Amino acid sequence: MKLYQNIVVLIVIFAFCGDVGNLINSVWTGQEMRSQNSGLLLPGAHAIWGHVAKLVAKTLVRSVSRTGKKITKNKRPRIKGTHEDEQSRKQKDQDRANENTCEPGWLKYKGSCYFFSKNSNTWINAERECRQKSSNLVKIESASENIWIKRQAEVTHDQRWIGAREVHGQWEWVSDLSPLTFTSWAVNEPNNAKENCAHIHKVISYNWNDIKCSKRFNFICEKSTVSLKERIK
Ligand SMILES: [Ca+2]
Ligand SMILES: [Ca+2]
Repeated sequence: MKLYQNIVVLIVIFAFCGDVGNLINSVWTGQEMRSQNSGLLLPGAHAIWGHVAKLVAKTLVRSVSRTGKKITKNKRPRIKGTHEDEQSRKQKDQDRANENTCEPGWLKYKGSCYFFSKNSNTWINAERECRQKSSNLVKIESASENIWIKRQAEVTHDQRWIGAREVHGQWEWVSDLSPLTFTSWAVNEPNNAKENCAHIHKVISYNWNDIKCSKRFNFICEKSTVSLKERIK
């Protein structure tokens, strides 16, 4: 039986036996009943009912007190923002896992990772080294990529191989054999049918020049970025 039903039953009992007012007062204040009133139907029985009422009053006070504690416990306010913070933290972890990254030693620019070699090699062996690193000699496809490459080259070596080569009179990128669309040849370059590989050179402001493939230069490899999740696999 629920608490309020208990209270109603007790009130009915005490209505007959008296002490309703004192019962309420006792429940409310937690003090013992002081009444000397007799019950309505059992006049003179107040001595017995007084003890019973005292006991019931104490029990009710304890019960109400416990219920109050429960309510307080259940209604404890949630710390604002905790759930949102947790969601936000999970989202950040997810974003970090999906974020495209480059391995240590590689530089990231837009969707690519670039490796600026510290050693020199012939063009074909430079490409071979790039392939060993799951990449190819750089394919420069836009003015912005070209500018970024120039800036990196300026702080390292004066000359570097890039991925363009001439095959049967046609220039192509070694990574996908596609023809050159964007170019940044230096003035009057490419100028020699016997120079079939392209490099960038400080004296021509890091623009492109065709030169013999057997020369040895440092080089630039390029590959797509991968998500951290993919790298961990
Ligand atoms: Ca590129
Ligand atoms: Ca040339």
